Amino acid sequence: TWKKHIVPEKNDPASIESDIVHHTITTLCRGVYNLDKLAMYQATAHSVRDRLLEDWNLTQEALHRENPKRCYYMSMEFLIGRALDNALHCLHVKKNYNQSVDNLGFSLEDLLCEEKDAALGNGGLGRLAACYMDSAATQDYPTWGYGLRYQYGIFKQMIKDGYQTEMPDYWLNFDNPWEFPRADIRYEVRFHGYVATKINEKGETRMTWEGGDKVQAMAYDVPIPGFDTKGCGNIRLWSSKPLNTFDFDSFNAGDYERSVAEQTAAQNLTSVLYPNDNHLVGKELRLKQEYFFVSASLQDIIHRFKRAKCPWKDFPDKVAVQMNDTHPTLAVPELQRILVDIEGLEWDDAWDIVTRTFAFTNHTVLPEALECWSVPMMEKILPRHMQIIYDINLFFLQKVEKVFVGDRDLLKRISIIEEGSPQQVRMAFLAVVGSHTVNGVAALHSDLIRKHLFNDFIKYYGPDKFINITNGITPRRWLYQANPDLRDLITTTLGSEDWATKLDLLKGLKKFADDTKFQSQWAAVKYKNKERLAFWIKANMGITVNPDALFDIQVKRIHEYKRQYMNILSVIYRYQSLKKMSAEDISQQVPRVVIFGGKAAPGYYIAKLVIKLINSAAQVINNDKSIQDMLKVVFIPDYNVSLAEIIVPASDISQHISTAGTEASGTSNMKFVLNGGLILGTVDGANIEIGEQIGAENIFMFGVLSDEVEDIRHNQKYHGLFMDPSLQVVIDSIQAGQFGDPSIFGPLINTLTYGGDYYLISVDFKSYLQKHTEVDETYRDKKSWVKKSIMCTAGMGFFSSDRAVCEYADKIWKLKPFKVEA
Ligand code: 26M
Repeated sequence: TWKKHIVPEKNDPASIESDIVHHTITTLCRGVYNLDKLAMYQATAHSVRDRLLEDWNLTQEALHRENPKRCYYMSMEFLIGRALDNALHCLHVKKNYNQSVDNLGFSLEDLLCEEKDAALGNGGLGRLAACYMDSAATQDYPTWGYGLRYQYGIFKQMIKDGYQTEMPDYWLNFDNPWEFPRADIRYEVRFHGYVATKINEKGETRMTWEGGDKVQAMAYDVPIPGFDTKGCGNIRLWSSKPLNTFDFDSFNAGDYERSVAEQTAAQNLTSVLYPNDNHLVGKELRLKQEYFFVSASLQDIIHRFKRAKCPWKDFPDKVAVQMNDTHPTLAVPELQRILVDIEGLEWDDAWDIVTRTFAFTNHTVLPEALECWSVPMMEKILPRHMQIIYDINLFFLQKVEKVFVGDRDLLKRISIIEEGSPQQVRMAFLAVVGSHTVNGVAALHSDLIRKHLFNDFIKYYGPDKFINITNGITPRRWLYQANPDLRDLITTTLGSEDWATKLDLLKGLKKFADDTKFQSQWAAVKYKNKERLAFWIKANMGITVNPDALFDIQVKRIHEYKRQYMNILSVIYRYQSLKKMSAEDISQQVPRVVIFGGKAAPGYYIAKLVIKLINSAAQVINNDKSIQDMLKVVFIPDYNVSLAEIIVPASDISQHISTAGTEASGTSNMKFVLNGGLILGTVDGANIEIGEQIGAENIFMFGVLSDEVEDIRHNQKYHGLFMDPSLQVVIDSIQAGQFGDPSIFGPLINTLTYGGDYYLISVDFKSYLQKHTEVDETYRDKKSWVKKSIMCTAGMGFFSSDRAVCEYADKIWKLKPFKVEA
């Protein structure tokens, strides 16, 4: 009842207005005379946050009281984006806020843009974690996220002279209303040191990890509002702080500066997100981040578990931990260490608890992305964990050897330790051995990891341990919030907003797919969204694009396997075709705007050259009057979550064209189709299941199949490369200098020739060009195109992250919703 005094209860515009003014005066200590947009955003955000707090507290108190089983989603990345708009929708107060902010002389939509993205992730994996937190909160699952509070998120991309340059993303520059520092929740984390033996209270000999350096982890809580529920979720992020102790030895020795420097180093542990997507860099600081994250999270989980005074054997009935890829895998040896060394359990009892607690999601098959850590580095930083990993491996191999007597090749292949100099710890194998369930993220991907990466493990464990849970996306952010006009049209047509939490209801749109009036409403919404994007491009880049043109979009991290290179090569081919036509013929073409966006890892030389080639081609093509604006190329700088919210609703076609078998799932494919965009894609990842759900006639698919790739690569290696003649012409034109100094692009062109064309651009090029022609022809028939667009949205129910999270809860976490009553 005491909360009644502080929690705003009224959501009418006048009350909201006075709450905002109240925060302006108290929280910000500012008067109306110097209120700028940023300050107004902050005051507004604080007033919205007040309205979330009650739900957050109610939820956490109820969880504390009833103590149901909980799930912890451990992820090194949460790519959340902005919070204000999302919170307004979840609380159903956006309309009134619009009015209040208007009354105060500002525009709410303007204020929303003042917020910096929380960009604590690279791409698909981090954004997936954010979608899953949204769905868990919305469906009242008692699920918490654990992650790191990086001071610098993914870098800001700027394009200079066509090249990517990077700038630090210091997103915490101003106060962040969406986090709560928990100064009272701190744990110590150790690095280095040595292993000793001790005798415990029961008189048993145990190992203990001593000495070394300690840093402190402090908690920051980020509330995750659920849509249409009192429940409110949480992501707990750890920030490293220096331990508040002083190294008097150094001080006395007159080494005060070194002592301070060490404290600074401790703080820097969580400074920066590693900007590599699908690529491992074996840096010591990254390994330290991973352990820091795991250690703090497990201490927190165990602290909470102990409050209920349950016996240890019940731990897996109270706690499920999902590891988002291998990045948190050190949690496996860490929990084993805590149980055996500190809590005094027997090895086997501890191991049983560990393996009933953890589950692991694999997100990639790319060999260069599989985490391996050198044994010497691990021994230095985590000496006790290295011993435990050796023991885990030993006991595991002993069991395998009992079943497959004398199969030394198998033992070598399946070992957690890879031989070589230095030896390496295969984190994916450690994660498999330490988990009860392993899942892939789309049907094809799960098949592939069963067939290849984890095939030996299936021989030993049997097939049931390895399951598929196809990814999903939250329809709240990716349709309800990002596409208000489509949201309103769908709601009016279906008669309620229920689809936002029961996405299968979208299938109700199918019966309107042939309705002429509905079709024209649908087309008008798409047109408006294209205008919105065209406006953004004009305002921010000075390029004019025509919303009547076909908008063809590829936005995602720049990576060779995603083949943005193939896309720009086909754009150059189209340009050359136009150049060969008469003016009359040109005027008959379907106009196209080809839009690219995405960041390359700062050290990824070839990916950065692809960006340069796109911009060089854009320069030439956009300034060539002779093609009558039939082709425009745009590289949108600094692609991020909030830009995606503008870009995604505006596509006619989006491209998802990875070499078959390389893109585990893809999730932006789902976002585009949900918003009525058609896909041009390969038979890869979730594209396949999207095609199954929406119907083969509504998706443009091309290219070789994943089970052909290996043979083709083998053939090319031994019988010479295949070079598609159309592709050759394109390459020739680049080499002839049509797009600037050709020497720049030498290394890029080499990947197709001497480099062996590993991603099969040449092999797929012909069928890719053919599909482009089919896209053009289909687009000419506006009516049939709109129908396809409607059928796309209508068929996307399956790809809601609500469905995906339910599958995790049922099949892996054994978790039930925990409803908080108002
Ligand atoms: C690892 C070690 C050191 C530094 C960085 C990493 C690392 C970071 C991110 C490795 C991989 C990372 O992300 C992989 C990823 O994003 N995978 C994508 O996951 C999506 C969600 O399941 C899928 O849809 C995509 O297909 C898949 O590429």
